[in-house]
Amino acid sequence: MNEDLARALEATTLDEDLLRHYSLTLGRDDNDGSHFYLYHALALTVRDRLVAQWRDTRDTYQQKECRSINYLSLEFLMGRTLNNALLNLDLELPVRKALQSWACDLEAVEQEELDAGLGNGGLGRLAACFLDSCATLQLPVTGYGLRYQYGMFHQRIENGYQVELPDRWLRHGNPWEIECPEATRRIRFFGYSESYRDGNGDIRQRWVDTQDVLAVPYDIPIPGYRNGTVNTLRLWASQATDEFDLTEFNAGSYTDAVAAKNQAEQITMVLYPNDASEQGKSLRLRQQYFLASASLQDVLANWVATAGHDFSNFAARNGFQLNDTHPTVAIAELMRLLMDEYRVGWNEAWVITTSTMAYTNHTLLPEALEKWSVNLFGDMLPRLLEIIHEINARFLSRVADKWPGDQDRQARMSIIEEGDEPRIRMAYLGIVGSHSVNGVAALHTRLLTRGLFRDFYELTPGKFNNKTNGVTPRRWLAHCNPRLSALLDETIGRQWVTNMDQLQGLVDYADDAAFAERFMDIKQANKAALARLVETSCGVGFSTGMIFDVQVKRIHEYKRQLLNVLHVILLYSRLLHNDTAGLHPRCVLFGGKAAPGYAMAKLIIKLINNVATVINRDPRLRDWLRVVFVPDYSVTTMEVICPGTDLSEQISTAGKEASGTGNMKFMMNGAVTIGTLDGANIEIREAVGEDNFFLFGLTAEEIETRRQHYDPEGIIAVDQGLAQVMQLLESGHFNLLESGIFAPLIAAIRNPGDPWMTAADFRSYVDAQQRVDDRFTDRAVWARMSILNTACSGRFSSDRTISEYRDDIWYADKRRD
Ligand code: 26V
Repeated sequence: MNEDLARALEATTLDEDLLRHYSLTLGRDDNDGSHFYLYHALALTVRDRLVAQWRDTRDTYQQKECRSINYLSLEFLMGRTLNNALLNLDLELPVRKALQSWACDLEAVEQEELDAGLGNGGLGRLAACFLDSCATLQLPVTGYGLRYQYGMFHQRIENGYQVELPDRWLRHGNPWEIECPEATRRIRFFGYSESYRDGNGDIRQRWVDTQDVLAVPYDIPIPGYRNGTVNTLRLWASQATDEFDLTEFNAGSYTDAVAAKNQAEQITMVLYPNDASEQGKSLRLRQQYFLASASLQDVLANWVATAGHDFSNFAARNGFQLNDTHPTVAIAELMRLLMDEYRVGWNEAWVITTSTMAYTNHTLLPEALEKWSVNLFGDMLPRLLEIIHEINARFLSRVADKWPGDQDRQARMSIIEEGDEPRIRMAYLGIVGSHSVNGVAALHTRLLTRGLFRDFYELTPGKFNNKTNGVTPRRWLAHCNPRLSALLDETIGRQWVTNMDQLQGLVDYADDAAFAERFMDIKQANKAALARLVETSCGVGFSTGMIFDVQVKRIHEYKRQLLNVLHVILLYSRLLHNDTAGLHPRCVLFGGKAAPGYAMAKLIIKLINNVATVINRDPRLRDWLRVVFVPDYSVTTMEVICPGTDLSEQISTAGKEASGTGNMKFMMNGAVTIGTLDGANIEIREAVGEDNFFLFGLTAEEIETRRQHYDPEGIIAVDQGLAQVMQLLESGHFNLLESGIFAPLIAAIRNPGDPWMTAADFRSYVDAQQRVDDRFTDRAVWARMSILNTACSGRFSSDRTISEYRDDIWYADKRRD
């Protein structure tokens, strides 16, 4: 770090900078009390301190000649930046001091920042956690994404229903980004591909008569934890070229010609708010290609600037990680750029492509596996379709070599799915064009290699590997739970922030009564903070002596919020009958967004709200049961929710949740999990021990065998509790003036073809909930479980995950020739 920077980081200059930005950069009168401008000035002050380190980091990576990795993702769910920057730069205390003269506290200023909600859920938040870990581990990793004008929609609840509101998060500007117009790239669409003879007389292909759009990059600094490293998140914004359609222009339609430019600028207008299916929307394909092409052109331009057209070392110095199938068109685009723009031959281009690309799968759900219509794809990206056909032809001949005469297998493995409307299977393109394919939890990877990708696994087993997800302990413990962090610092030292295995040291304190007392006091204080959030957002009082039972995540049938509601209804019914034996009072909290077009998910939200209304307004239940649906669940609300949770609900149908990452945030903060043997739950249970995890439900294997003869009616008939719950639901008790609205949910539970098999796990779930009550009643017993959950959460740090990507897939931070 240079001396100027060291000086700049001192609190005295921080004070001056804050005033300077407030009054000169932003042109405000001193201290007119605006928290908003104060936030903005503070952000610029902090950014100043990042910029010098940013430049140093770039220089260091260049000198080291290490392998740079580019993380390509359509989503980065960053949340707020200020708090994270203050933590990682160790600026919190000086900033608090500086703010004293403004008679304003840091928390109030931080509230002014809008979340960067550029993601749907787990996949986007994982990308954000990964960036934090890469910077903390000082790895040369750049995030490449899209600068959506509208992020994830805001959710309001009206009459129990979800209402979507636009998230214009850039409305007041974004002080964290720096526009880099000099690195603008040109992206082509439509037109056609033709052969021509080049100057050497060689026949080559070119893509002509295209409609072009510009990609303008905006860079956001990603600071590591107190290590002087600042990495980059580069987000592309689409912009029209200034070229006019001359015919239209000359025909006097100047305004029409200008208006047509709108189309181009729409590419990065809005994030698609679905995390399950959005098949075939052409704007979505445009986004994917726009990201892939702009990012690859960027990396190649940087390469050519230093190495010229010699690509022999390119793969040793560059890698790409594809976050799900969304950016996998990059495989074909890299081939095109190398061959058509840089005159590399097919074979060399293919070696470069397959040795730089790596693909991560994040879901087994068939409806989320992307397939693009060959027709639509070919119209929009004609040259890329040619390349994909060629990749497929060469690949299928390898398949034929390995399994001569096995036509079925060739059809199964073809990148092109044949049929009335042939489609490109993007996951298969991802596998064929990469040297690494990974799942995100042990079970998920096993299911991929035994099921969905079995044929590919048999052909190239070495490509497949597991990388169990993780979350960053900086945001998800150090920042969001300062009370617990201070206790950890005092008990085991501060090393845990970058070495989460140290948390194991807490195991020694699990039976220490004085420690347990302090641990539980902290949980109590965090529950009080969560209760305040619930009071302001829902107008419902949560009492901190009750169990805080929480399920927050996207609303989806496979995640089975419905199963949770059925349990709530059972509790309600028992309370109406004064059957309180063995019950402990509970506050049940739900949160999460439903995709705007997903009717069943939206109906589940309505059911939760109706059930909550009936329960909360019954004074007899006041001390026993409270239920809320917290609107507009986001990264920032999770920062309040996870520290104040006792019980973490991870209740998906086994085999359906690839990993889950909320489960890890809760565990770190001392919540105990009630969960199925699904995704990373399995590894969480292994880490914490079976006594400290409430297990229930069928295994993934059992689910598949049971499916054959699944009989929910039979289950309901012999289960009095479930029969009682169904009776309440079907009597219209929760929808007195809204006759029949829950019929689709009721039908789903009773359907022998119910893919999520909710009724199958009901009894086992209820029994597990009873064990929760039993354990919670004994404060010392619960304290022990809670402490052990924090103590054993070390492996779910994204630092561990990223170290594995580095060692097994990326070979980053080492020289590699
Ligand atoms: C699919 C689509 C379809 C087109 C429209 C936009 C869109 C956006 C996302 C997706 C795929 C969602 C897959 C996903 O989010 N998987 C989650 O990934 C987490 C991180 O690995 C993991 O913890 C969750 O279990 C998994 O559901």
